[in-house]
Amino acid sequence: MRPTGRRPLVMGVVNVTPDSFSDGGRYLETDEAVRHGLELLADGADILDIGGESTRPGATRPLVAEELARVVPVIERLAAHGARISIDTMRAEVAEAAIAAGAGIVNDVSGGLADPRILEVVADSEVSYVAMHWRAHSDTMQDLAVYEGPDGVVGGVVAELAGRLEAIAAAGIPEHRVVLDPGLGFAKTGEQNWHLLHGLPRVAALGRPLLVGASRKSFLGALLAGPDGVPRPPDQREAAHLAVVLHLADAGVWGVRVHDVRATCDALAAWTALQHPDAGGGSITPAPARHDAGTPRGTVAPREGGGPR
Ligand code: PMM
Repeated sequence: MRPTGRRPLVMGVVNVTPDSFSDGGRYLETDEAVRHGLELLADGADILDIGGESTRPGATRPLVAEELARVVPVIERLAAHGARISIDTMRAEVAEAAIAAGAGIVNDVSGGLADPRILEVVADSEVSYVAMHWRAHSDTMQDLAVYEGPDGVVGGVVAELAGRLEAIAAAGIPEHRVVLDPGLGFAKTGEQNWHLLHGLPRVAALGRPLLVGASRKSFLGALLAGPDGVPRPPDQREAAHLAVVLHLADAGVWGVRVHDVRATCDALAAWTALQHPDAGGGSITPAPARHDAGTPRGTVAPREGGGPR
């Protein structure tokens, strides 16, 4: 990894899943997700990551038609506002519809393993592709948090992501459109997540920019558990999460996937001011020029061989 002193892009999470809404009803659900997305943009998000399938441990998968009905109208409306959109899906059909609706990034938590046709869809488009480290769907993934060898989880994740890079290249997706993600919490124990965060330079040595999602994850809840062992609830993990974000910024990652966009941007503003003290702190808020204006629909394809921008 070549830390550049540039701050990571902030990807704000817009989950369009029933457990995110108190009331059912498609119209309300769409409206509420759009409102939330606009709020994240106002808070400083560079990218909105829209997902219609919960990947929490034990979650059941929605039907394809259901996933499409959740995400497509939200993407259309947020894209109409000029937002840079990422679709969080493992399904080729959903990726295809999302691209048509205005998504510029396909964020596939399975790295092409759940539905290999997704790689063809991305290859046939001009969008960027996030390939996350993944072993199985949410119902069984935690049984697979076993990594052999002296390298443990870091070596296992690096080897398996290298395999995904081969499949991605074989499908015809140019390297410069690919971002990797170590997949914190997906077939990993809490301790393994910390090892991965520590070993991030080895993941970066695969030569692609990195996206990392630590926000509200259970390894932070376990870290902050009280004397009774009860994990800290998700909405009270933000301070620990920000410490991780600053570690990721130091490591030179391309992007961070977060729920609390405003707090993340605040922490990264202070981090950026520390990189360039001569620039006078607040006056050096990163400019939108960090996006690759040359790519269609505001995709954020990193430069050839490049790091975060
Ligand atoms: N984590 C979740 C969902 N999508 N995508 C990427 N690229 N990386 C992640 O770590 C990731 C993801 C699960 O988190 P949530 O349930 O809080 O959205």
